[in-house]
Amino acid sequence: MPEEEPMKKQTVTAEDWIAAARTLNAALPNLQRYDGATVVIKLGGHAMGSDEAMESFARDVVLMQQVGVNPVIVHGGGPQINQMLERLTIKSDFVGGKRVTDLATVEVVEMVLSGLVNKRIVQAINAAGGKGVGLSGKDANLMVCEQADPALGFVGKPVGFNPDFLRSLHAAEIIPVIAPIGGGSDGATYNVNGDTAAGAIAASLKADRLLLLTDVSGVKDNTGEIVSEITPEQIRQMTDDGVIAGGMIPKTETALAAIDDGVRAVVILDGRAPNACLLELYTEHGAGSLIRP
Ligand code: X2W
Repeated sequence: MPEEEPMKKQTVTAEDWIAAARTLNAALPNLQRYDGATVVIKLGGHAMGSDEAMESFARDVVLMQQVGVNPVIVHGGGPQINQMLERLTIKSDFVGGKRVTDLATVEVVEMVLSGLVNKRIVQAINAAGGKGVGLSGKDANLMVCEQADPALGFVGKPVGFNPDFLRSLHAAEIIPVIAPIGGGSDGATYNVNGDTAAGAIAASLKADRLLLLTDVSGVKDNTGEIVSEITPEQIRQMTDDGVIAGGMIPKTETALAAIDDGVRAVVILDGRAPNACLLELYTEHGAGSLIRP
């Protein structure tokens, strides 16, 4: 028989607990500020890491709800869709950051997003003691779509929403977890880019915050530093100057559209960083780039 491992030494000191209490105490103004706030969190497929990271994300969301925030999670799952399409030997192309989606592809997209990815998040939230309920844009007509562009096939442009249904879930202390799939009035199933879906749903709720959790730390200036606060006007300028480029453009475009449509502020932040949401909402340090007029 292997020898029993010695008991782990207790490493948490009284000073650590005092620091933890001080942190809670210092968070009071922000706890009050976000009491009753609606916060939409976009969890991108690239930001979904290990089971431990998912567990920690779920605890953050449940904690936010415990202290009075109304969270809505809208998720992506691009890498997870890619993996499944590969297993099924279905080829897939992107045009302008959107997946060209034929009938065979949209079936896989819906199965992966509404099935695998959505339920993984719901399960993590419920394991953390929350009441997570998994939905897609089809449920209760949360996100009715039209075809975005015939060249992209079943890629949807969100046109109709049901924010009252989301509010009724919040009143029942339920945390909605939404897959970016929409039904069309033509009966078709549409694949919506996760950022687009999160921005549109946040706008329908006139959310106080939209947190775009991704795999970069935020918007970088021309010296490569993360800009902690930035206006839509500055974003337009930096895009014209080519400082904002590549994969950041769909994020900043989502942010600008959401703000135009009534979201109070958008934050682009690294979802892989531990406790990113709590750091952003409840500490003066913040995280990522805050975009607001
Ligand atoms: C995306 C939906 C998933 C997504 C796709 O098929 O990959 C379109 O491109 P991330 O993880 O947020 O990138 N839809 C139309 O957006 O996932």
